[in-house]
Amino acid sequence: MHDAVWLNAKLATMTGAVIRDGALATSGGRISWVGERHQWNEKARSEHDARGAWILPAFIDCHTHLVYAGNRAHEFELRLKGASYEEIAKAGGGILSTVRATRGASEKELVAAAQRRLSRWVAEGATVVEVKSGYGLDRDTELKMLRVARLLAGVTVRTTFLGAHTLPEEYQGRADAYIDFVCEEVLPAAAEEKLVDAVDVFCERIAFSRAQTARVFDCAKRLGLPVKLHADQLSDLGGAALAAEYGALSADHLEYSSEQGVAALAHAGSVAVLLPGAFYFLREARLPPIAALRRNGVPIALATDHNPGSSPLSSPLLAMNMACTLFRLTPEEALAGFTRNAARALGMQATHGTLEVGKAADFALWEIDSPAELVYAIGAAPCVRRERADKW
Ligand code: DI6
Ligand code: FE
Repeated sequence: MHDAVWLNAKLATMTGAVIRDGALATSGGRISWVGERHQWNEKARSEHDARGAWILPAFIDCHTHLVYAGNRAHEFELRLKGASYEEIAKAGGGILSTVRATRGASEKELVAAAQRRLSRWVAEGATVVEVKSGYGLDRDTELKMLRVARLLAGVTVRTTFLGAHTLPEEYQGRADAYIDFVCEEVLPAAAEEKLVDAVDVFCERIAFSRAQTARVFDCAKRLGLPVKLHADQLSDLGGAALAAEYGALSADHLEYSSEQGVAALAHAGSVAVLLPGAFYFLREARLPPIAALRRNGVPIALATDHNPGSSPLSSPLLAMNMACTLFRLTPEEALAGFTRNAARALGMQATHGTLEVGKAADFALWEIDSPAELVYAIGAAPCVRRERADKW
């Protein structure tokens, strides 16, 4: 006896199979049956008529900076007048202005703000959202951000420690001392409190070098934590190859990655996470190496990169549309980017990202004629129902 079954559904399983007249059953928070409706001859305690809706795996946003205080609308205005993102960062604005606001906010205020933002992801059928720290840059605020992320309700949260996001004011001119502090105090304390699922670094001219990144990764390794990397977003520092060297779950951004970097990712089995929201918002011109990623068979995930500075984007669906219009991904690649490959970018591929027996009962029903319509329509959000397994 299954808990529930959805009949009269079209299923895009994201394993390659599309079932036009299907049934999907769940039991104990897991998918317990998927297939053609005419082959369904089992029983379920509750029966739902999907009325011809499409069922897809719930979306997974594998790269966000969702917890922070304030916003940077003013910097947006400055950039429209000609200032660059890097100039604003060098003048003490940028990430540091969000750091000041986040340090000053209480845990309760941060939860309320992030929870309000998160309602957009829930409305668009997402059930898993990765959330990074990195607007604290001191021990207490980094831990506060991670605690806040863990308190968010309505989705499964994966927390990533990004203490090495940028250099805080009190360490100006002492980047290596800051990395010591991150490695010796902040990350171990966060790991001790079991607040960290993965460790990330912003490896960039305006942030941390390859050598500094490697030190943080060595520390993550000692603590038994997987790594990810903000790599090659604004310049080619060889971030993709470095991420691959450490067997990273993912390397993210990648606009400036070289062919060798891409080959290294393929060899390591790391996922390429593309972030079209930041590309769009910063009006970048350099496209990520899509052809090389395809040629090398690197799995491509997509994410919103939601953050107040470079990607104030709260819509997985719009991120998919942008990936197609700006990066020329196919709608199928875009959907895989927010399901199957996003799960892999978080190390959750055994339990999430496809409609398969044994995986979490995380899926969404959509009133659309074809899955491509989700990616094509802008601002439509035709989600009729979202189902989520409570505990993962
Ligand atoms: N890369 C980004 O695009 C964001 N962080 C990062 O490492 C920007 C974050 C911000 O501007 O607040
Ligand atoms: Fe980011």
